[in-house]
Amino acid sequence: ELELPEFEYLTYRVEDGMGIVTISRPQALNALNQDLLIELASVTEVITQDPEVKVAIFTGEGKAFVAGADIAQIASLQDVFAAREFAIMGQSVFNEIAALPVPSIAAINGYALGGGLELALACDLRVASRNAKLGLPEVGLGIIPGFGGTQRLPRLVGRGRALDLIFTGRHVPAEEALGLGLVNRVGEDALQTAKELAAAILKNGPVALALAKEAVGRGENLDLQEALEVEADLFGLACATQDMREGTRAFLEKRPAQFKGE
Ligand code: CO8
Repeated sequence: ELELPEFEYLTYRVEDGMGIVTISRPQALNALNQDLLIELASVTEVITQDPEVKVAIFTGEGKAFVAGADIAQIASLQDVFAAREFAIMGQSVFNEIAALPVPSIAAINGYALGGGLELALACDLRVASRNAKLGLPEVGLGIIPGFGGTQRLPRLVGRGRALDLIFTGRHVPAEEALGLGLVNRVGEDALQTAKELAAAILKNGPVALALAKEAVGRGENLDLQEALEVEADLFGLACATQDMREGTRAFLEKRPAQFKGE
């Protein structure tokens, strides 16, 4: 039984193999202050260590997913070094989220702006409610995205589309975000849509999911030939699992597979 840390700014529950994190600082539209970032790092650690959790979902309480980093905290940054440290701290938390061994989904239930969109970009998949608005409005504050946005957004949607969003700072509606490839699905209710997506993922072999995520992630930073070698290595590992035996046998026996994640 895992000991859960006390959280002030988020709630965490496990439901049907889904670890659901709800960011909850509604008086500031869930803006990320330093304490909230520390709690996100801590809950990410809890998820990583819980073998019951097969998919992680991040969402927000109220009308926002996350309306950015806390602008009052940014305004109080005294010098170049403190600002750089704050960016590095947020980046490292989001790197931990990106490195979760299980698939992760951002359920964008409203505003995902600045650091909020950057959090969503650290997840593997993004789903949005119809009324959601996504954007990187930092230049309007005289700053730039600092929690990974200038790097993860162009990798996801391409340089031209990313610079459109970064230069204008505009709020992109969910339907447009879908067309840009910025979100994977749009539904009435973001959390419900995320749970449906998670349920479709959960039918599959857990070790295969982790290896597929690892292959895509490691390949991003390599040239094609090296990346293909990574894929072949991980394919080899997948074929050494009980899940592979079960998945292929179940197909041949015309029955659903019962994966054990080993
Ligand atoms: N930080 C702090 N407080 C916030 C934030 C925020 N990002 N967003 C909203 N709030 C607060 C408001 O100040 C307001 O507080 P109060 O009730 O005490 O006045 C409360 O939340 C409700 O907000 P609004 O009254 O503004 O609600 P509206 O529905 O009128 O507007 C918006 C909603 C459009 C989302 C609006 O709140 C808004 O524009 N928010 C700011 C969005 C933004 O610019 N985000 C980017 C922030 S910068 C960033 O994320 C940089 C990340 C990288 C940092 C790198 C380290 C240096």
